[in-house]
Amino acid sequence: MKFGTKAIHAGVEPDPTTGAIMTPIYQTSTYVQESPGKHKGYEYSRTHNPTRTALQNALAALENGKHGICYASGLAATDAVLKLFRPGDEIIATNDIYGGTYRIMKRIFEPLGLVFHFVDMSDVDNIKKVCTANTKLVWIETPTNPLLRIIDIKAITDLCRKKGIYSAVDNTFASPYLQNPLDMGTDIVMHSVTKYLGGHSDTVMGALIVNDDALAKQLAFIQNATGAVPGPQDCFLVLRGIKTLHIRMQRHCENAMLVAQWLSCHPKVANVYYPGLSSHPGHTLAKQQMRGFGGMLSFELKGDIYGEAVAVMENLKVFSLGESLGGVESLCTHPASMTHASIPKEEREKVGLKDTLIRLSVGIEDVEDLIADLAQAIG
Ligand code: P1T
Repeated sequence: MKFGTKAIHAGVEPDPTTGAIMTPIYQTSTYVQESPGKHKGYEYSRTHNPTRTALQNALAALENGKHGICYASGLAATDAVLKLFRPGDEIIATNDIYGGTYRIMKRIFEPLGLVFHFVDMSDVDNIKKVCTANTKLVWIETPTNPLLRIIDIKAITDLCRKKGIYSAVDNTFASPYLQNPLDMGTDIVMHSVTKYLGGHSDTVMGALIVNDDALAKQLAFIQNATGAVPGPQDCFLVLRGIKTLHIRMQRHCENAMLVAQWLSCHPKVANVYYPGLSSHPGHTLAKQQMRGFGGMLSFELKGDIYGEAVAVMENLKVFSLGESLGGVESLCTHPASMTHASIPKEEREKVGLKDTLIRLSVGIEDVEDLIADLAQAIG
């Protein structure tokens, strides 16, 4: 089955009692049992809920995986992965990474005894250099947030397989429409479902998709035992959102490419970070491992003057200033004060994230209006 057909049909069966084509919102905490232990597969909604089951199956299908496990947020999904490990275990993570992912690693799991190494993964040798006998996981984010670097999933996954280390890919920026890490041998795919999968800026949710049965069992155990589950109404909204994922992503990609090209020709713009531009250092790799370049881009103005960057963000009218991404509407974010504020300034600057960086989540409006908005804001 091709992607668009899967996005509309996968995981969703007509409701067994009424034939309703849309999976109902099973707004229930518990399920009546005939006799102790004799039930229809559902006992308590932290453990299983039919709306969540439909969504988990749909997400697994979109990532060409066997098992989907949903959590209350993207970070709750990351938390579940990190709970697989024990004090002394070492994890290598991408250095240009969502601020909240850095924070959960450094501020929650490092004090509990996990050891983290943040490295520039554009060179696979940097991973080899910090690998020890205790390394248990390589955590890849690609394209990276917010600098849109591209990391070679296949090369790193192959290295992990050889060394018996788990690999995980945060696939939030690409969405399953553009990139399927499990097909490249990755063990765990993570999504902030909040973003492109939900697609309408109305839900916070996370998901993990895996092929390995034993790993899925462990992650479902953590889901139930620690309880960070999404509610059925949110699952319904995401089931609805993913039915248009392919159409939305096509438009996000087209619009972002045109915005990136326009920005890169603007006399006041210094750098545009978008993997679709042939000048982007990860362009060739992006063409190999992705089916399009996505809707995210970042840029800096010439002169790197903080006040000028702030003025652009204040002047935008069609782009709304705020955190998050991947919704139908265009958003503008200031990573240094918003999404990446939890990373110390020295660390941000080491990876090239300047206080003057402006990040855009290019929505699916008419691109002429988006470009006109940027034109008036940049001046
Ligand atoms: O917000 P939450 O659903 O918990 O997902 C966290 C997360 C994980 N991974 C990536 C790549 C992300 O971008 C995010 C959330 N990011 C934003 C809110 C943002 O504006 O970048």
